[in-house]
Amino acid sequence: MKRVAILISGGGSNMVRLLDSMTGDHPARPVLVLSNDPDAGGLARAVERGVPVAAVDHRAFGRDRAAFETELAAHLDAVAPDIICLAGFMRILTPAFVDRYAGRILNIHPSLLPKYPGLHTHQRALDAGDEWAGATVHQVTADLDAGPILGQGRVPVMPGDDAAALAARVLKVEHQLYPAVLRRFAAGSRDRLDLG
Ligand code: NHR
Ligand code: GAR
Repeated sequence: MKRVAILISGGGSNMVRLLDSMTGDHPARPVLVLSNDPDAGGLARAVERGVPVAAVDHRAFGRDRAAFETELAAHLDAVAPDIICLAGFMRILTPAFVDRYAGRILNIHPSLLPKYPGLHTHQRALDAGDEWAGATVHQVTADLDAGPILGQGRVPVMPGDDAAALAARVLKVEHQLYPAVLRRFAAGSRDRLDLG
């Protein structure tokens, strides 16, 4: 059985989908949900599901990302994860942290990478007049949102969409995509999955 830790910053709807997928013949099980925000709504949702949680408040470390990540790594190493899923995790990770868990960190990003790495993806897709938007699950490397792509889900941009309307449509495909990619990744596949 593969051991999965999930890093969140917010409501954790992708985290809930990942947790709820890891039952039965799934090759992985959740061992920890870890947040950089002690008030993240997702922490209570993990507790409800009986999954251990921890928080490391990045604000306590000021600009010292290395010190913040030392604490993150201590929580992670205590549960020896095989796979670390970023699910709405909002802190950029240093190369040292990424190296420590090389090849084991996944992220879901709300755009059709390589378009729109970074933040404000939905507004950028709308401003560009794109016909399609979506989400990408990729392996995390030191280069932000640029690691090997494991899967994408796409949705149409609709007339009259604002960023919130588009984000809601993209989030639905995220909830299909991320559990499907995690299951394949935990089983050893690195083949790309395309939905939509
Ligand atoms: N770290 C590395 N090294 N590589 C990646 O691919 C990463 C990563 C950390 C997070 C998620 C990513 C996304 O899917 C992710 C991928 C946060 C920011 C950001 O600018 C950018 C991209 C992502 C996550 N964070 C600001 C920071 O200073 C804080 C922004 C905020 O708190 O609102 O860390 O989009
Ligand atoms: C998701 O849309 C995810 O792709 C995005 O934040 C949302 C989190 O929702 N991630 C990022 O923007 C990472 N920078 P959730 O907390 O309900 O899963």
